[in-house]
Amino acid sequence: MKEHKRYMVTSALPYANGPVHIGHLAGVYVPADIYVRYLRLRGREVVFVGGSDEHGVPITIKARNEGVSPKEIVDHYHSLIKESFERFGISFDIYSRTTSAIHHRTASEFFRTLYDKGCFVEKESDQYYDEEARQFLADRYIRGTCPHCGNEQAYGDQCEQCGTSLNATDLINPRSVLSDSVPVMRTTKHWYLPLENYESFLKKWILDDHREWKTNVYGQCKSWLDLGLQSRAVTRDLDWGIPVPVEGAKGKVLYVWFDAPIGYISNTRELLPDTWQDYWKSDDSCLVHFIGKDNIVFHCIIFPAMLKAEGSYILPHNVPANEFLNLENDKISTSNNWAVWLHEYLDDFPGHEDTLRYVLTANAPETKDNNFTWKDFQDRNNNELVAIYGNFVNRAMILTHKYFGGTVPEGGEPTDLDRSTLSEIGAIRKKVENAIENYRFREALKEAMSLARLGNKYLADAEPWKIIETDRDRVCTVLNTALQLAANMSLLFEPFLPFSSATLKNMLRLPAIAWERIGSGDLLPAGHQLDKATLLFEKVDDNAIEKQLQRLAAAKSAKAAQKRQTYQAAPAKDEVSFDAFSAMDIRACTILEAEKVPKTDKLMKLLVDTGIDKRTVVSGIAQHFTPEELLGKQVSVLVNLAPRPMKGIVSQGMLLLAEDADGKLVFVVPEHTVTNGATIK
Ligand code: B3M
Ligand code: ZN
Repeated sequence: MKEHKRYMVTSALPYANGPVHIGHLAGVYVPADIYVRYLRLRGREVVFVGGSDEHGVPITIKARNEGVSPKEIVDHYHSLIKESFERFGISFDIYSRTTSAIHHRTASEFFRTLYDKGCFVEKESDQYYDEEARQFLADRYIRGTCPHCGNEQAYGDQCEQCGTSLNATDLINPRSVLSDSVPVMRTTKHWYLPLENYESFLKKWILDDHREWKTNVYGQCKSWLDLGLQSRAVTRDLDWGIPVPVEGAKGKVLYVWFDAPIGYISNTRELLPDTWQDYWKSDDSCLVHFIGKDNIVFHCIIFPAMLKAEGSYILPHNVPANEFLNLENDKISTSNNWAVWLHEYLDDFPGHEDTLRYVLTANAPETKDNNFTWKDFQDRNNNELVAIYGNFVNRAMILTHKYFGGTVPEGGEPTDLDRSTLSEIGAIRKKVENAIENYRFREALKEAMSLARLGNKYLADAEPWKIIETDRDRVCTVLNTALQLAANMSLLFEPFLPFSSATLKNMLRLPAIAWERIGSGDLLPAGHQLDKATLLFEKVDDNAIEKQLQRLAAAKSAKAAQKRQTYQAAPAKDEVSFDAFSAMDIRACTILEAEKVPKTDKLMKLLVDTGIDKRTVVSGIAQHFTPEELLGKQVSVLVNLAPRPMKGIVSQGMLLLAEDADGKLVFVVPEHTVTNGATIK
């Protein structure tokens, strides 16, 4: 790693309109925290900045729905989020907010600088306006009928029933959410950042000079750049945000994505009023943004273009964005309450902060989306943290107390086992360093964990409890070595598991020791008195897991019930003749074989017995059923559908299914099993 004089590490500013969940922690905050804790341990100068993103339309909508002011919303969630991060040991140097006075000033000045330099283009466009409420309407403030599925409650930016993203002008019968009146078109003026002017600079800077960026990040940037960039409006007609600091811009604010990244700068400025520029404007500083994949374009393309336009700032050195974390195989969703909320976890699992940090790092969605399950959480806690790391430390402590009254025994002549065990520590440290410096935190944790495995194996091989009566000198050496291993672990695990590291250090009464000494076999002097043994990790029992699974099941059924209530049947289709209907040959068939089509999410390849023949049918049901669930099942198949190639496989027929209000697919089957080939008419 090229050494930089100082590090400016940022983590995405979560919107203050809801609590944070495990997806946030896994994708952004835990990796960022591991990275900065590591840098600090290496003695680097580092500032770690976080904060709440408190502007934007969704916050105003939430406030309206709850009958409170946007300020009340952001005050509430800002404190909740800040506290959750603190309780998880996310070691921000500052966690501030974009409603702060200093941020308003910083963002405003930033805009004004670009404005004065002539970086913006002013453009007029037509937008929906509510004449009763006397304001322009953001897309989310308009509802109407979806042109695709007929849902009458579609939003101006998206239909939640069919998932299509929309423009407000696509809606049939648009109405204002504010007054329910019919909005009219009005001309409005906005300032645009002409990103196309930065395209060649961005292409060189990212595609040529930053080939080392993670492939998911580099790839996304490349697709954006290949498509060609367009100008983007950086102002909005809205009454919540930072006023546009220009004459004649009344009722307009900075677009939330313009001001939010500047929040990193404002928060550094708030923390270091005199020296913040060293971090942001000096070439020997290293700027790293930790974000989730949905924020890549803003951090790799738009914000750098803004910084470049301003001219006095450095650009990010790296943007190690993560993919998404799923929960029990489903997308985490705030509106479906399909999430593990951090504040609830902290209350349900007191003292288990490190367990979640551990599981989320071990399963981090670093290169692809990943999945969190409660079962895996329990297994990793009980079988890895408790059974390996915790167990090793506990045995070393207990035996030392039992045989030597809790003082570190003097080591004698080391054997090959002792020597080779101790010599591994330094090698492991190097691997951990290399992985962290390359933003591979899963791998780093795995390496750290190999030290705990090594310790466990060492005790199992040396078996001091068997020789205490016959060879006390040997036991002295073994326990000395084991305690040195434990001391090394307390340092090596600190970036990942700060709580248990602190507990372990206290148990060992270990003074502050430099990271670079990891690998030494003399961190604890002979005769040093240890504190009493306590458990580093506690088991998680089945009840606790069952409770979490029940909560998720309840969220799922609540959502399904809500969907059923608001379900709107699809509009009726055109009438067909009896002949047209009877031309369809539908048969009862049995599924003989089923396998997922490789490299697709949805497709399942089936072999069905139609009574006429055995044939292949490809069906888009792979996200709903496992192959095992399908085997031997009787289903209805349209057998005279013209064969269609799908992903290189010819599908000869179509399975009949009903789609429930919540999107769940259900087979249409004869009430009792019938002979294969029986016609359905
Ligand atoms: N608040 C979006 C998000 O939470 C946004 C990040 C801002 S980072 C400057 O996904
Ligand atoms: Zn729709």
